[in-house]
Amino acid sequence: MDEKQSAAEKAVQLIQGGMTVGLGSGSTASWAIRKLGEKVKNGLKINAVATSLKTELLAKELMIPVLDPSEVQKIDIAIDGADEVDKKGNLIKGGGGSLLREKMIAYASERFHVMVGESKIVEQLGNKCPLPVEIVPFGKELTLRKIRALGCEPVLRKSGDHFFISDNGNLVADCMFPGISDASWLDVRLKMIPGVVETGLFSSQVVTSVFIGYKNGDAREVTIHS
Ligand code: A5P
Repeated sequence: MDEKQSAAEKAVQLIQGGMTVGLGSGSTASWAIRKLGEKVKNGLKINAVATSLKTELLAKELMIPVLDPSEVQKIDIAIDGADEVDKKGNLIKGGGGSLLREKMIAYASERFHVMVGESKIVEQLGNKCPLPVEIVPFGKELTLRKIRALGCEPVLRKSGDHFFISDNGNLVADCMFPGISDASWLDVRLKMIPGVVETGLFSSQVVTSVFIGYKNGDAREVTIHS
């Protein structure tokens, strides 16, 4: 079994009738959404909010009711994948370019559960994986210059011959830092740059638990904040 699928299917067991569920984006989240779709088909009553247009389409295809986040009073639980998870539960997300909506939903949710294959667990964030930073297209070179001054080489993400455009109409700069020792400090410094909309750094403070999946089909839950 795919290690992402193992983690996703275990996380979905947390979802109960009556909940409003934040649905993440990416391949791990898709495994979870498919499993949830089966449960909805078998009578589970939930509402969902989606973190990307792709996720919204998939959920609707599976007959999962999707609400606009502005219409919901609270989000009970959010489930999403990640690109890297450190030992404390800090994350890099945004490999799929949905970081802004993912972060809004995760931070607004009562509980946020991360689902990853074991290969995503790292000693230090940013050693292998670039940090995605969403920036507005206006004056992009000015913004990139400021980001560069923080010690990385930002590369604007491409999709074929064009720049990748997020669901919010923005660009994504992939920033390779030589290891991230203080994720909160870096998050604040990046967000102080005019033109930066959001970063893919998610604080362990908002993570309830991490589901780690293994190739043999097992998965275990590591609590970060109960
Ligand atoms: C989407 O923007 C991301 O934050 C994903 O959650 C992350 O890239 C993990 O993706 P996979 O589940 O496809 O590995």
